[in-house]
Amino acid sequence: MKCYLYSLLFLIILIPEIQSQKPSPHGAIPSPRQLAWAELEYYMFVHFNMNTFTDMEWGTGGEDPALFNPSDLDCMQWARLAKKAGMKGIIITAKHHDGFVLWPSQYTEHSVKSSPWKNGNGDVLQELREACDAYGLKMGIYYSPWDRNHADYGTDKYLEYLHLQLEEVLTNYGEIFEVWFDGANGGTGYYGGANEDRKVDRQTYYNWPKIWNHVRELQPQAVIFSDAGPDVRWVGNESGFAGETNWSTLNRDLVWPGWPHYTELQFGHKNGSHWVPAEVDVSIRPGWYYHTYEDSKVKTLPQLLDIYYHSVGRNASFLLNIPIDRSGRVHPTDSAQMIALAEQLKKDFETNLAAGVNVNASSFRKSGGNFNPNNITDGDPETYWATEEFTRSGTLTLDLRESHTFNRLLISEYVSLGQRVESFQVEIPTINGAWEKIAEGTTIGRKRIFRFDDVTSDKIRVVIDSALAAPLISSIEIYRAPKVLTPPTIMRNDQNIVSIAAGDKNAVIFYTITGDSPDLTSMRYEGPFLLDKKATVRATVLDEFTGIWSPVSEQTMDIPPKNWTVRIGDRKMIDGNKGTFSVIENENRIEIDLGNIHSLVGFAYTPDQSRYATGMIREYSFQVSMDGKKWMEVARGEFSNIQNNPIRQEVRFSPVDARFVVLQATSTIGDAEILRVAEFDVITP
Ligand code: FUL
Repeated sequence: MKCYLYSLLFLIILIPEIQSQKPSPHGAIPSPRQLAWAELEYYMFVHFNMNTFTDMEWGTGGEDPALFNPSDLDCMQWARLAKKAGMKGIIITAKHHDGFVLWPSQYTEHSVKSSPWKNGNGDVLQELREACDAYGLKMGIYYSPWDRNHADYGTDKYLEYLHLQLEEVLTNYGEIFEVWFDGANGGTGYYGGANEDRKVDRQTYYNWPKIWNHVRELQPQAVIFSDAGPDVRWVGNESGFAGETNWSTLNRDLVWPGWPHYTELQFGHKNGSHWVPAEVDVSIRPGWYYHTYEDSKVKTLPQLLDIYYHSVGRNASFLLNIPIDRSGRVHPTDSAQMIALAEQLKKDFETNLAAGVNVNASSFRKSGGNFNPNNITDGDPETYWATEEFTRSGTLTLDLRESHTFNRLLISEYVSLGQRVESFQVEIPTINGAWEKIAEGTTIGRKRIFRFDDVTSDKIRVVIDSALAAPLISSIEIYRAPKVLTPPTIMRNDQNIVSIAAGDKNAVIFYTITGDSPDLTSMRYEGPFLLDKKATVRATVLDEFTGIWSPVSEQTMDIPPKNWTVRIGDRKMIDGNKGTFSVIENENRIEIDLGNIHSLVGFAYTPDQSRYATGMIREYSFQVSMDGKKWMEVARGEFSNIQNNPIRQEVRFSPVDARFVVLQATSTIGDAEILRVAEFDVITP
């Protein structure tokens, strides 16, 4: 009782005191360094290094430096494009897992100085620095802690090398805005000729706090990225999305680079101990490095838009990778898509229908400053609406003055004082005076953008149902974005039947099976059809009401699978549908009888595509046979980075005649004892 009285007294004295001040911060809050970084929002990743010249995703470390030789390196072109695309900086793979470095490091021979490029006098980092300066862009460094080239990897001596290299990179190239540490660590490699498997304790080996301190000393303004931050965290996938619930806070001390529970990173941790916002890193192509065979697989505008809305629109930053080709330039298809995205975003956010409109709030804070609800439509991110200190909910009603049609809503919290909202909805009035829900969400953070079907209304309201502390909202914006059509999906099943599906209503599909670009004069898709030969199908969608076309989709189908017999596994892996998979237990391979003898030049394997997939092949052996008894190995290797980026893996080899094929898993991710194969194809000349 006495205790209760004391608390009451405490509150009576304290409440007026609290109320006369600004809202107090809640939990972990961003540092000035993190706030400045968050403003960049969208920037470019460049994967360009030894792998560009070996056509690999992960080099082994044993590559000959003589292979690095861009014919026309043009960092100015990258920067010009980045600028035009609305990106604010460029992060480059200064060193990837194979250990080759893009600057003439004095601590290794495995660098540009040992390459024929510019007779060993070149320095990619210096050229990028100049290009970034010329276009007013920030420059960032990707540095792989794992080094498959270095003889000392796994020992303290290698860590000294790592520190010395960081010093070179972080002192000789001006101001660096982000230092990007990859989580992939330890495994097989060249290691100075040892060619062995080196496991390190990912949690302790590197002494991360020491590395972070070193970076801080050399570049105090730079944010440090890794699975665990300390400033910016990986989002836990490489497919281009943050969680719908996305806290910028993280229980950082639980996490380290290579943390096995990385799928949690897409959500962050509610009430987490530190401010560590998410960055969505994704490539504009399936792989991170340039491969000619991916020229037709550059992401379409609708795909890039989805990624934008699922990153920037979900309280994260967007780091879009553009692979640089062997000449040293961005491929024209990629640059066209970068610009297409920028132009579309301009249209999507052209006119803010809520600018300057009057806002009514269920309540607002009356002391300690101006927390009037009109602050959310005044265009100033530093002013915000706040409720009284102990309120955890509220309603904001925007009077749009006249009726408008719209389909986007953008809402921001004033995150300098911490992230708070955990549940809210968006509503418009109905004719009978009630309110109808058009969107609902959990977290908001720095920016949350909703996309919904067109609605027409002269009012809109946001109802905050719950928050961790008094909600602080700095802006609400409303837009009408033009329609963009999704390209159709093309699939051939194991009976050689092709079906094409459009994602939009009122859509008519046109297609060709000759590889030509489809248009109004092409075949109109009326239903599934038989295609029992090798062919490239291209298809597009026309919205008959608006006359808008979708981008073209393309699918190359090799020899048809109808007459194949799957000897180990089942037909789900040849049904053309990535959404289904064969499960193989008690065997470490799949085996197929192709029915006839074919000349083969490669194969393609697509692992299970589920979000938390298992049964992925890490290392493989591919064997062929004429009779199903005597086998010959024609390829062996690893599917690099398959766990983080589970894309279709294409392997090429010299032509060989075969009727039977085997794809054997010599090791699996996480030592899984089953295989889950979504698709398997052979490649003929
Ligand atoms: C991954 C790496 O293993 C990939 O090769 C790529 O660099 C990507 C951005 O990070 O973890």
